[in-house]
Amino acid sequence: MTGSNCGAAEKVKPAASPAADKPADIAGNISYHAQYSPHFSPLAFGPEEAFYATAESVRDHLIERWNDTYVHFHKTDPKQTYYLSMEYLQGRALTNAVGNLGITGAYAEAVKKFGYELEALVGQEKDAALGNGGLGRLASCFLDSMATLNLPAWGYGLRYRYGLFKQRITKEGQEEIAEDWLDKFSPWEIPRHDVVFPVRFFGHVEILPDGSRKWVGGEVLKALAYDVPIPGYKTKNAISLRLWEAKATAEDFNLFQFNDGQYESSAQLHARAEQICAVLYPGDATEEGKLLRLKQQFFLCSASLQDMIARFKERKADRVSGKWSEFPSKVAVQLNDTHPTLAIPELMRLLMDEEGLGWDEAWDITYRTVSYTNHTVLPEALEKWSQIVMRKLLPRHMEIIEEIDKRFREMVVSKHKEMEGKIDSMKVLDGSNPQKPVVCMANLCVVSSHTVNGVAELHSNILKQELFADYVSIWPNKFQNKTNGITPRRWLKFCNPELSEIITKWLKTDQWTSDLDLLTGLRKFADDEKLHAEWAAAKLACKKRLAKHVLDATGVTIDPTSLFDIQIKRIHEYKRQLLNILGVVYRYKKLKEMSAEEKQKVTPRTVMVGGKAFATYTNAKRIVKLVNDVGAVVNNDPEVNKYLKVAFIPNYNVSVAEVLIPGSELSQHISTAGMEASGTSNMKFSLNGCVIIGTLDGANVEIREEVGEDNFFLFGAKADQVAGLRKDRENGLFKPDPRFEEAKQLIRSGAFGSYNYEPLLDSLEGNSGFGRGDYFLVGYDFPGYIDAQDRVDAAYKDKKKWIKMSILNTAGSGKFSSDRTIAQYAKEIWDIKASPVA
Ligand code: B1H
Repeated sequence: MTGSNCGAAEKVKPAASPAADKPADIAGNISYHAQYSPHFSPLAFGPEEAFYATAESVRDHLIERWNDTYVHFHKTDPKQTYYLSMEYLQGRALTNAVGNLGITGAYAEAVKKFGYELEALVGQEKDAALGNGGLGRLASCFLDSMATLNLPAWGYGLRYRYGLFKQRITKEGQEEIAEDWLDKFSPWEIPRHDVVFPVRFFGHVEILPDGSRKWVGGEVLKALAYDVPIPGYKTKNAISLRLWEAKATAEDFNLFQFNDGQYESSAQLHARAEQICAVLYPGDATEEGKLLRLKQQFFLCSASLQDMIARFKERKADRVSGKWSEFPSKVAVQLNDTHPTLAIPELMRLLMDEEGLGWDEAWDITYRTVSYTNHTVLPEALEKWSQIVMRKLLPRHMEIIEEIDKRFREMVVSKHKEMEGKIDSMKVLDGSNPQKPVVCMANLCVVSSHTVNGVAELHSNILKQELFADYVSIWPNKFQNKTNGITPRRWLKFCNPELSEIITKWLKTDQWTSDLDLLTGLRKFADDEKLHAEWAAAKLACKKRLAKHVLDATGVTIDPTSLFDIQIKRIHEYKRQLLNILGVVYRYKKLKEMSAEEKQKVTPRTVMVGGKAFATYTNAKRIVKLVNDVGAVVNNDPEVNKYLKVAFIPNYNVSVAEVLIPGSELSQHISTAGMEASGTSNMKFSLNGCVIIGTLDGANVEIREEVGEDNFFLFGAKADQVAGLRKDRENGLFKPDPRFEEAKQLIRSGAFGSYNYEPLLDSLEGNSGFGRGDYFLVGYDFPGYIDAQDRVDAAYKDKKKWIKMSILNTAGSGKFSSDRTIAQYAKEIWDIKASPVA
């Protein structure tokens, strides 16, 4: 019964019993929310209304815990970490919330009283996609672990009106549509009308009679806080993801102009405020776009720091008048990449201009408070902001950055004379192009942070040996590694209940959900036939669920007994989806050449690719189109479609990942070595018993170490060979494998339609439009990749061997829990301790 016209009140008597844990009381509370949280008419109680009422009822639990945790931290005044990130990819919250709170069963029973299955209501929720990809999802996993480990820690971000765009696939390829995640409302956010801070833009710097400086004028917007409570797993603690929204005030509304019919000019500042939180990463090809991104970054930093300082003062009365030296022992600020770098000059400004501290004291506090995580070495992703734009938008901050740069240079000259010749690679301000002087944000972060970390061992070594090598001689102890991790709750327990139950049964405990190293206990059963049978059955169930998703989303029918091979991630040339699809094209060609008899021996395979391309990234969009075009031909070719299917999974996001990953058997992490800082989906796949085909890049290196090299299909150039191989190409020393030529030729022949793939294929050859022929070494790695795929096919034929590999992948995934990562950050960077609510 879905009862879309069924009044909730007629079913269950409403009862305001927040945070109830018995199904009958919960049902009463759901009914209460249906009727007294007036979002819908009392007549409607379809699945959507039921979802909202249920979520609001769950939220009561969260608010209770959030309040208790807030009061507890207020009283005990521990050192607290603040994670600053422009991105959070939270996904859906309902399953996670009831799961972490341990009330899934009670809620499932309660919603049955209204005729619903909890799983059906879960599907009503829109993903909160306030992020792009790995960096944002990492931030969300970290919040889950911070709460679970009872750490005093909060996240700060922006409340984007539209999340990451929705991807639609048309004949033309990818189309982007605004994702209206707040279409109705989000039941998980709590507006804090009492938490409001002013944020200024533009204006000028005034020198006061005492010589101090003050930033005045310009335009001032308000930052309004929305809290998203984050429950820990099996703990009473709940922390906050505090998201800022930009607002203009009534004073900024020109009533006179409005009454005069000048509607647009009467509310100009209101419109500008709306732009700030309209979308994540607005296009930055134009000057306006660049300015808007800088505004977003500053808005996050300024509001968050004012809030931290207010809380620092709130927790002890005597801090109102000083005690600033205590600040770094009470506050840690983690910069999630360079996007929130402006927190550095903003903290300096607040301490000096608002609180009256001198430079030295403010610098000492800032330096001891801030730490920075680098997530990429790709030159195009290393932010450089125009000094001209920065001076216009943030004149006081530009002064402070100039002073930081000057003092850094002076320090090098006076204390590290030997490094003077290297200053160009380290300086904060780069004026080498006088027309376009820039601020190097990563350098500003390194110079101003007490600790800098990379996100996997290989990446952290590259930082120390290449990108930040010169700094290492100045600050040998500043650089650390913190290998990324993922939360085992969302990424195994909740998304793969079938496998979770088996693991709990065989380990005789469910403690692995918060102590993931316990998974090594599965190793001793890796050859057990009973476990094999259960493991295979669980995988098949997940594959069937996945096949249904593929059918619903694409219309393509796939065979759950074929090998499920998945590559899901942002579409980027360095991630080499093109290598994957060229491999598919080659496979298709070979299938076409085979006799019926030969085909009998083939391992049937379903290749799935999913991911979004940045709207202005032309080659990435061509790759999306190519995967779709190849799929259309292969899937409709009766000679091969029993042995090969290709599906492009549209609109890849967190909740799609939760269906795809459990059903995967092989997943591709095939970036050019040295270019993927870590990767985190590789960890999710491996945890779910999926075998990886991959290069020695990012966290793949550590995954292979943990799961064992026999349980990982390795191929490709090593990171330290890449520069030499590129040089070889430039010198005409590269000889392409004939199989690579065959694959490209088949695309060129028009076998997959008449779209002009020439520019894409050109990028793989010496005559690339960018003048960097096959920069990502697809051609070099192609033969090794095809050979590795042959080994996959052979291994999959041996069912026993494959299941053992699958078990050993799960068993070796303990290291990749974000609980481990966050515990290391807490101890080795933040110096914070667990503070559980009694
Ligand atoms: C990662 C980004 C990123 N690194 C710029 N850098 C962006 C850079 O739109 N922008 O301006 C957006 C995102 N994202 C990823 O971080 C790495 O590529 C992954 O390898 C890594 O796993 C992830 C988390 O550390």
